[in-house]
Amino acid sequence: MSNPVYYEDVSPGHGTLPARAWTAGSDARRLDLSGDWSFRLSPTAEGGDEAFTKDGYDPSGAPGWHTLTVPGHWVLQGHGAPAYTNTRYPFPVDPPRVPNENPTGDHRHEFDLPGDWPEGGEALLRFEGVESCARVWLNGRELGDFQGSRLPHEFAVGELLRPRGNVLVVRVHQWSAGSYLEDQDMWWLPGIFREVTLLHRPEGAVADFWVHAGYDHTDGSGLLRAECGQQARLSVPELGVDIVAGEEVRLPVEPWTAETPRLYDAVLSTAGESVRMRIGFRTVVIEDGVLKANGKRILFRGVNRHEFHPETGRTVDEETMRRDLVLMKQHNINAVRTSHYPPHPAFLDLCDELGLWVIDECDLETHGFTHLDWRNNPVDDDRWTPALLDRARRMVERDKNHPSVIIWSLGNECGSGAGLGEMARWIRERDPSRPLHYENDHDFPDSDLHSRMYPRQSEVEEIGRREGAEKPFVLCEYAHAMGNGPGGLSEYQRLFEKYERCQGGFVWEWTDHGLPQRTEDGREFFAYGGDFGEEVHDGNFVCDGLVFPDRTPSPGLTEYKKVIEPVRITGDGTARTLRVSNLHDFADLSHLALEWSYEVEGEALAGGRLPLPDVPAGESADLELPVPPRTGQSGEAQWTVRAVLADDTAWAPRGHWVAWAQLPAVPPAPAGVPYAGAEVAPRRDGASLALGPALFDAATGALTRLGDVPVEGLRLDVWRAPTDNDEGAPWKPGSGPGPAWRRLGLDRMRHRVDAVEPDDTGVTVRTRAAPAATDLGLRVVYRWTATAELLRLDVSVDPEGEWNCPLPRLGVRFGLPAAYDRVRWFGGGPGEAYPDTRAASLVGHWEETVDGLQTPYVRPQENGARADVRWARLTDGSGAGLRVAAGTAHFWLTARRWTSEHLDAAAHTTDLVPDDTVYVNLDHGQHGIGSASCGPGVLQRHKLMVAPARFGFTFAALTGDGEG
Ligand code: IPT
Repeated sequence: MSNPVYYEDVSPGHGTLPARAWTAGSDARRLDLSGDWSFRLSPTAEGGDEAFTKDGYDPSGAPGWHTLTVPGHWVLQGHGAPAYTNTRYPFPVDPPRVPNENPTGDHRHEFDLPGDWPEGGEALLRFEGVESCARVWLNGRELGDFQGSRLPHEFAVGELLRPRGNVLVVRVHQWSAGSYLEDQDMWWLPGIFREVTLLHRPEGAVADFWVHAGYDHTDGSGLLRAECGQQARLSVPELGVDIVAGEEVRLPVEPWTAETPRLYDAVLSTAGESVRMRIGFRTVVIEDGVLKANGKRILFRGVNRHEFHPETGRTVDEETMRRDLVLMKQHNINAVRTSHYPPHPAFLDLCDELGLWVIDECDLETHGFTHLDWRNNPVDDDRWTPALLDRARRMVERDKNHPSVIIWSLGNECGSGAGLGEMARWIRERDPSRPLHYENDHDFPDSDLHSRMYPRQSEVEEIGRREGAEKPFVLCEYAHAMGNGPGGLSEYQRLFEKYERCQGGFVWEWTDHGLPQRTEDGREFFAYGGDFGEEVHDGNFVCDGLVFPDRTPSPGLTEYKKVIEPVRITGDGTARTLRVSNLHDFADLSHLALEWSYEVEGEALAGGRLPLPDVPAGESADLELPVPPRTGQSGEAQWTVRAVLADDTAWAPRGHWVAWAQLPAVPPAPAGVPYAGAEVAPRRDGASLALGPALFDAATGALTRLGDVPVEGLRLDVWRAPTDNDEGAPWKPGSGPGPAWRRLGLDRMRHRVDAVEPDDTGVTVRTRAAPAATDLGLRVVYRWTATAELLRLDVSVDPEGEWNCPLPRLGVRFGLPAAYDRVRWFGGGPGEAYPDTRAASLVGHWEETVDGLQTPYVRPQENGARADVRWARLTDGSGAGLRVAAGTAHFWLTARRWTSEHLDAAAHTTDLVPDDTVYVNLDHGQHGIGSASCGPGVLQRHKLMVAPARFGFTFAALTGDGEG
């Protein structure tokens, strides 16, 4: 193409300066240009006239101009709308051309130099991030243009500056050639979304620098050298180091690791500038197929992190970044992949400080070409190679001084192509000290890691078992945290711990990208793809994080924390033995204290501390539990042992739970009929049958009342509102069971009553439950017995026909009046759990309102089950209500103010409107959760296969004695 217009030019841009290290700690003067800017939106790239670029232009009062906060995305400030696609380009694919409809934001900002702005020297105008293409003018003079949205770009502007009334004009196009390289699975959010700063560059300022700080684990020494390309000194006062650039010193240091993020304050000075920084000594190598830091194999307990804030999109303030990292640390997460672009540079400072391993990923993804069989993929077309190299350079040069950054990643989902090889070659040559990562080309010789996304557990095992020379294996993405889930985390973790080569992974992903919107009547919900009128979109696939958009941890995060705990506590509660295994890679356990409590029937009767011996990383200690107190109380007993922080840290206060275990001491009493032989006989009472405390409809056999509590519609229930993981991935039909469940009609089961048979000791109700249009069915027999006080239900289920899919759930459901909305239970809690997401479920006494039991997944779906329930009470404010206890086996408890059918029909949380009933599910079985919304489904052992089943419950009415 001859003379392409700049925004359709595959070249990286014009007029910008070479990439260099980030220098936040510089003592040179800088001016942050954040704030209110003038803004005008045009529907096309040439829309608005260009008079506004002129020096004397006055936008005040000119039509179309508004005030916009910079940094920020205009689509989140009332101009245009955000749009979400996963892989598809939201415009015709004709690289590098873009549509005429190319929303273009003209930004204009006037500024004065501060009174103390130094005379002389140079000045740079620096953009930390602009999506997707910018053309820049200062004081009427064009500076150039650039692409590469999440990368810094600088212009030299010294000559153009004047003390007052500088006019900076930036024209930003939503679409450019660069958009073809930026097809990450996220909202399309144009704008100047990171800071714009003016940097003074004194005579003799630091042009660029690289502080190499290695660690030699064989003798505990640090190797320090500054590379600066000019005369410079590096001083590290704490180490007594003061060296010139180019000189290398070796001296004893404490190393930096993600577990022990030891940093040393340092200053690099040239004639004109001093840059404060923090140095961490560490060396990363691949040795014998194992990735090692400071001589030791490391294990990633990672997450993929997009930049996202519900109000401001990819403009993320430092407080939010810190809060995210603190939350990660609190949840035992030790690694971040910056999916799929370099983050705001301040984020990496925080990773250095708090301690996280980082895979820094380049701003590159061409995923949409997969729909064209990868025809014209830019990474396989040399015209684009300069742009790819430019992106690699801008990342590496900016971030090279961070100890936390241990791996460079070329990008995400680009298929394969020579351009990737070029990037790899350049990076390798520039920085031989860090391994390289690229996943999407499984034959790619240039990746130092064998990386996969969403493999099954069995595949991980197979790779772990392989003999011979192999690369270290990481899962750059696994465990898709969309909606309820992910399931199956424990099984992955066991493999990572078993096979040295399997070095962990990065859950997809950290946060849901829901955008707050309001219903017409003013109720807030989180919106997702399609809620902004997009023609092409991918719905709620953008909400697949371990935290909700507002950073409330989802049950998936609690589960992940437990599964990846860096200390494993095991033992035999009866024999009072305890083993504490230190699964850290570096840290000993001196930062932890060990606490125990002894609980009978869920109530802690004694507790204390156990001395924790010094356990080096990778080793274990055997301890003895104390003699249990003589409580005189009988019943199920257990130990809860927890490793907690001994002192405050930068990310959690002392006492914070890091790891825990529960060890049974006295098993639960064998379940059985507590009143065998004492059964009462049913009595006919008009249209009702009375049995102990209960009343039944004599014709249908339906339970209608227990004591004073009206009960509605108790019967077998197999339906749950399919989770995202039940629904499966749209591009992998059959990956989740949800569609098959719907086809079969499990959401519309019909119940036929065949017989209601009172006898001397109870009532038997024989039924058949089945969906329309099939001969598959479930024979269900409800056997009711009672004493004067207690009502017992025994259910037997016998399948008929050839079932070829698992059931969503198996249990009974009934309704109670809405007032019975307080729940106490003895069982797993405090949060929800499912068969393959139950590691974090802690057995104890818990209390919640029905509302509080709900997990508000951005797209409503099955949620809120509590596992291993021994008994539960549902009461009103006075304590009146009912108590239900497990019959033969512990049960799953769910209670909500709407039915599963309503939950299933809802698209947003505000679609869920309580009615006058509390719906209670007591489940004998639940199907697992898995990760099929993008990855593998439920493991066989967590499937709820259709098979004959027997289960039961004992009910009692509670009168309002205040105990509720
Ligand atoms: C994988 C992508 O790398 C990631 O960006 C995200 O889209 C994730 O899936 C799903 O949420 S690609 C997928 C097709 C395996």
